[in-house]
Amino acid sequence: MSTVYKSVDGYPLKASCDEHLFQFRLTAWQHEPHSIEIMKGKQLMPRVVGLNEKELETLDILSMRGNKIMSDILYEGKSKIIYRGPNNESLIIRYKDTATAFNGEKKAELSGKGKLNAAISSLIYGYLAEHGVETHLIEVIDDATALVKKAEIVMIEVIVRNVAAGSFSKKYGVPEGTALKNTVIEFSLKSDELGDPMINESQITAIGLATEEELKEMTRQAFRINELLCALFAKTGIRLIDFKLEFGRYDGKLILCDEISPDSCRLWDIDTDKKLDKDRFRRDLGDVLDSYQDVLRRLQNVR
Ligand code: AIR
Ligand code: ASP
Repeated sequence: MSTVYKSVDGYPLKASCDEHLFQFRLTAWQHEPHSIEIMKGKQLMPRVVGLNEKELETLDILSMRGNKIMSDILYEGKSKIIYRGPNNESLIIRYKDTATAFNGEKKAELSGKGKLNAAISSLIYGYLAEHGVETHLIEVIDDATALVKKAEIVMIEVIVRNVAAGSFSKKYGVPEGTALKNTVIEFSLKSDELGDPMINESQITAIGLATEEELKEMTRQAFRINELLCALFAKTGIRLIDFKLEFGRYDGKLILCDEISPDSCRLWDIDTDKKLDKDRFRRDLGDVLDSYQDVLRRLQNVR
């Protein structure tokens, strides 16, 4: 089957679809790149097969050749690449294999990390969504790629702690592993140049990073997410020590953005205290990917 459609940029596209092979091709004429192919994106396929024109427009940008996304890179971070989405309300996120720590000073390529984090994060976001937490995730495109809502990121990291570890232990002299009498919420300014310094609520409102209402709402959601995640991880035999959240403004609301993965959480085995998170990389403990794989397997078993 072959039909002519217009791409979002107005270029004529020739589309052909083989339902049985679940392969889909769009050929753009007078347009670089000349050939855009979609071979993956199992979850997109049901929509593709209908060949609805609006959906084809979407696919123009979601198109992939092999593993390469044919869309403009809007931003490349330490562990993710953000591409222009199919419309103005969405973005494409690609998880990289790069591991960084200490504000990018320590860096390594861990082949497969991107896919593991993408899988863990989408599984957790699915669970949170089922429990009423609104997240930016729209759909998984492929193993390391997701379509997300284009939210305006609040330039604050929200840190939640159940057990003393990391910078908290260092700063306040509390041994790692000490249970905290109440859940701790901290905020940091999202700034690589400044090294993500801690920032308090009056400082946040004073420089206009967020309003008082937004801070209240992020705190409320952070507590709720903590309860849900503690329960989920407990079922897998994992203790949720601490984690980092990011929020974005979308449609007049604050929604959960970025990722929740072993890169952004501290996760310890309940019985052995074995670290199953990025501290394995930060502290050269070895077995980084095996541990991430273990987290994914455990989550899959309870989901
Ligand atoms: N975190 C903070 N900035 C980036 C990340 N990933 C996460 C850490 C840890 C928690 O926030 O992975 O789970 C607290 O980090 P720290 O270093 O302040 O103890
Ligand atoms: N500061 C973050 C961490 O250590 C990320 C990074 O440094 O690249 O987790």
